[in-house]
Amino acid sequence: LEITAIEAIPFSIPYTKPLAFASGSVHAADHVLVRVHTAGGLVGTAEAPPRPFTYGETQGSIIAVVDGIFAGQIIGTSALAREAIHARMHRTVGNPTAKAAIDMALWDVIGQRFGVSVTELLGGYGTSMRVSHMLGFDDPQAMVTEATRMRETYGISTFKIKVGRNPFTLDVAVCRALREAFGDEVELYVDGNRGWSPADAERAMYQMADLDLLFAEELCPADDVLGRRRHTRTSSVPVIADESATTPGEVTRELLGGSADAISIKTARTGFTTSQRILHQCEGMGVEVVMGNQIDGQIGTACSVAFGAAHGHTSRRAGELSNFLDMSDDLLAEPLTISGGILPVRTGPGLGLVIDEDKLAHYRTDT
Ligand code: MUC
Ligand code: MG
Repeated sequence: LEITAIEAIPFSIPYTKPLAFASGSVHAADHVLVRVHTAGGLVGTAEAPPRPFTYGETQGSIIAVVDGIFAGQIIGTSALAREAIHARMHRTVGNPTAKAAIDMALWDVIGQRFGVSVTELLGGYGTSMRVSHMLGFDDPQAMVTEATRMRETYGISTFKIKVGRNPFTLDVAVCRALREAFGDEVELYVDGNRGWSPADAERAMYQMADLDLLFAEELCPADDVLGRRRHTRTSSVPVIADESATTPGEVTRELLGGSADAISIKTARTGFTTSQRILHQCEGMGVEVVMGNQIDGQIGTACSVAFGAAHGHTSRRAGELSNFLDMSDDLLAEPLTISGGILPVRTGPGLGLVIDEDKLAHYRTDT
């Protein structure tokens, strides 16, 4: 399983419905397709989504670090030597989505080599996940209309509502409108992307105390250390750490520091190898997890569901697996489909991903 080449291909696919949230907005999937080639002719596939507002990476930086640093450290090594490959990549700090995409492409190759799916390799718990849809900023009526469309078209009944605007009453009005429109037929939780001060987070949660929210995610910045601890202590619902907990060490700090009660696992930033470490860490500590969304395309979503369905602990909650529905197109020869609120894992060895080469030629931006 000797690795012979690594490709990092930039592409751009517009969104039909851009997503806006407190730390930024996304209008096009300007991602990087990562392919790991082996001597036997196998090709592992994954995608890296640049999120400068979260990790500092850009499309150009992902390509530069893969081509300029990681490829030289990895080519000639066996795809089975994941720990050695990680140790080498770890010499470079940061660059989480670039590292994660390489990791997931390695697992894809390994699954193909042994004729089993990545979900089976990881744990084989199930074959699908319940889906949670993220609703970006808009006015209350537009967000109710969008949630209605997601329910009627795809059967989705769990929604993560983007909050973190100022004044916070804009978001309180949205959450109230959604609860009033759907009653107890939907699950709702909120994600602030660090937009509020701890004091506003407390006030907003107080005003929404009757809305039966499942979770409150990353309402204020991790650097508001004491304020965040206070808001986590006083919150009536569990507080999820997302962008403050992107490594096992950060997960430990957030949990033991009392700044979070639950963790968002995103394969886009921790691949399968480190996501599994974080998952086991959380399970061992009795901490809930949610499969989060890095505003993934279909390739990233296929990776996320492959991991989430593989384990019981990640399958308890709906996974954030549907924002590719807001894209105008994608690269997979056979698109992912959500129905009855469920996304199945791809069957077939590895990740089961086949790229439509005509679409890749159309959307790639390096030729
Ligand atoms: C999320 O859960 O926060 C928006 C910013 C980011 O890093 O991920 C998305 C979704
Ligand atoms: Mg989040």
